[in-house]
Amino acid sequence: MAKKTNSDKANQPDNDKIKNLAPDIEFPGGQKMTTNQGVFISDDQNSLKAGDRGATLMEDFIFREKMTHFDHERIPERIVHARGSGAHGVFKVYEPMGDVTRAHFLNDPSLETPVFVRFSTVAGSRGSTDLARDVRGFAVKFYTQEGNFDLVGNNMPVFFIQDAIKFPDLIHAVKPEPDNEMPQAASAHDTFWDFISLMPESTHMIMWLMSDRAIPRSLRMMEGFGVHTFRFINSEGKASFVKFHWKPLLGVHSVAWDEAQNISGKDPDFHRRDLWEAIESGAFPEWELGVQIVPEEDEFKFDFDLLDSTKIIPEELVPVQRIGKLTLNRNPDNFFAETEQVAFHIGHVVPGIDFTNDPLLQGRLFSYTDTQLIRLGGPNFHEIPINRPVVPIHNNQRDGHMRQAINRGKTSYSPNSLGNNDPAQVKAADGGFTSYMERIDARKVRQRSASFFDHFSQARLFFNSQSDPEKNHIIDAFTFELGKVKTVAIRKRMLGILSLVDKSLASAVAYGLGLEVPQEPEKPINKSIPADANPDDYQPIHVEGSVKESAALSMADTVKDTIKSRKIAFLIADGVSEKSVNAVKKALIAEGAVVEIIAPKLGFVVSENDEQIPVDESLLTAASVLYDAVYVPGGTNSVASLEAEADAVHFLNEAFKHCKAIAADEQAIQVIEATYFSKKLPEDFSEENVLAEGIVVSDNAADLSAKFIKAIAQHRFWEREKPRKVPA
Ligand code: HDE
Repeated sequence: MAKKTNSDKANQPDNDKIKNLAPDIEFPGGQKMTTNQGVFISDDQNSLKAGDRGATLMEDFIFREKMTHFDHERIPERIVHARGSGAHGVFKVYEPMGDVTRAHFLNDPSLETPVFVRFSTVAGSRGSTDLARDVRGFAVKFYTQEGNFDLVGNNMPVFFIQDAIKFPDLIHAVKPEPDNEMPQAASAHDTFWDFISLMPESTHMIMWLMSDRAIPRSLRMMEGFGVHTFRFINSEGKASFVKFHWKPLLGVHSVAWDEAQNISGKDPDFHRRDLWEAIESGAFPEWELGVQIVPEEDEFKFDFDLLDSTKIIPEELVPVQRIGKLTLNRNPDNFFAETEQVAFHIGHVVPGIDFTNDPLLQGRLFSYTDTQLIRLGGPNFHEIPINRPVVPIHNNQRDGHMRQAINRGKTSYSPNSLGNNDPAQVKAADGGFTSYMERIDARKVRQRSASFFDHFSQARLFFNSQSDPEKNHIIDAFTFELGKVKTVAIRKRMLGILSLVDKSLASAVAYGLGLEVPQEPEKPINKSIPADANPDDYQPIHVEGSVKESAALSMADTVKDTIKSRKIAFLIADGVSEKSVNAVKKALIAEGAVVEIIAPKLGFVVSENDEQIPVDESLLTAASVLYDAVYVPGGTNSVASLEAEADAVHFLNEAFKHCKAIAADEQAIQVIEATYFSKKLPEDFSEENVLAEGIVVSDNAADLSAKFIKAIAQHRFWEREKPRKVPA
């Protein structure tokens, strides 16, 4: 029998959704070529012509079919989140959550619910770089026994705007400018900052966007957030508010901005490749699902509005309970069929999960199905294999473009007597969805609640919660982005807004822009005002938030005890000591890291004992920015070659500049001496110094490996930037 898949996924487990996809998988191995009508093709090389030098004949159905299909093989890319990477996996809850939600998949710890996850950037086109400064989408489709539940979140817990009606404006502002379609996948341009500087509600989100959260080291090392407040409903019909979090077990880590820009050139698919390779190698990415639960009666207990998506609930006020685990353990078979055609919708909920009146959430409920209609071409996109649930679908919806289901029977209406009144409705007690009966007593108005008008207290909370290096990166990011803005009035307006967040932030950015911080921000601060409204009614209010600092907001406080799946570069040349290579390699691999051998040229390196060591990358094809750390083994001839090799020295200099862990065999000290940071080496390589500075040189491989492993786990040594001499 022909193999069903096109890649060996022996180490990537099946689940109910993978089985559900199996009948649709096509694999050409051992098969004969046919037309789409199943006719064998004898010549796929030449079109049918009137004579060997004559015109192609209209009757050539084989040519026409092939060319027509090709001509139609593109669909519109997503209007936002066009650039994405997907993976299959499973979710398991730890304990039954019945006291807060009746959702079946959150109540059975023995159940593995299949999922498909798509990560994305927001602004760039489908082919844009992964390392753009941007929000990352984190969309999870749970194929539950009660139908599909989509948690369509981001890697930042807040959003730019409070009302969905402003979304087209926000996206028009951030996308490439309409006259010249520049810049691609970047917010550093006039229209974006023009809009932001007029919309103070975006200030909190802008702090996140200018932080290193916007340039993750890996999709596997970022948090996810549902952003809005949702509702959980239990089987008694009791509701609680809930915020969803994804906490990565590898910790939350980012790259440096200079590094991100370099990666964009060296490997624009960096995140996509990293996710794919981790799953192929069996290093399955994992996140814990966290929930913050607020009893319905506590709705008004906070100094912000739970319905305002520009606010977090600080973890100090409501702790995050970790309730289950997501594991991504299988790569897609086909990018288009799965990652491109997957259709998420915030309105795909199951019994036990419901919405709130967050005006951003409410608008999304319209947008997602609407966009799939144009993107996927019609109302039957739920039948596309990646989108269909693992449970059967029965209703009276019929026909439409590309309908797959063959609905049998005469009746497609309800009530009916001719078909036994089937399909039958389902009582709530038997699993039928019922909407939460929220009491509403209000006038129909186009208004924003005054409880949404504090735009700065949580922006300040975020800034105050950052470590010094993180604060510096935020200052640098604002200075970079506003520096790319050509209209000085926009820069000044933004400085006015920043001065309301933190004076030191505003003045540091102003310095870099060669401007003064305005005494008073331009009035009115909020320019997003209805025509008939009094601008005074729409101005920000100033709130002293009850939480001043929150550890969870800083990446400095993240998990730093693992080097699993970290990529370590070994720089070697002919004459290398294979002992010095192998001992450290073995120690790193034992901790789950990936080692790549980099040499002046591809092929093999011949060691000092004439052993052949295969080379993974040359100094031309590799670059320091693609690795987490670098090691230079010993071997007299090898180190002499590397010392004289400008690219090898540059590799180390760049690793230092980007604050990465660096190790060298004592014999290789001369290579380190050729770098510019040789002057900055610590006095000795005690564990304390290695953990502070991230550099270890030793003649003892075991000692070196142990310290190097601890240093890599630290991720970065941002303190190196302290005198702000290292332009990371
Ligand atoms: Fe989306 N968003 N969004 N969004 N969003 C889309 O749907 C929209 C928002 C998010 O990998 C679109 O299928 C509106 C917040 C992700 O396929 C579109 C508003 C959050 C993805 C759409 C928002 C998100 C999308 C475009 C303001 C985090 C990619 C393509 C009210 C909680 C999903 C598509 C994937 C995609 C509309 C705001 C997350 C146009 C109107 C807030 C992760 O329907």
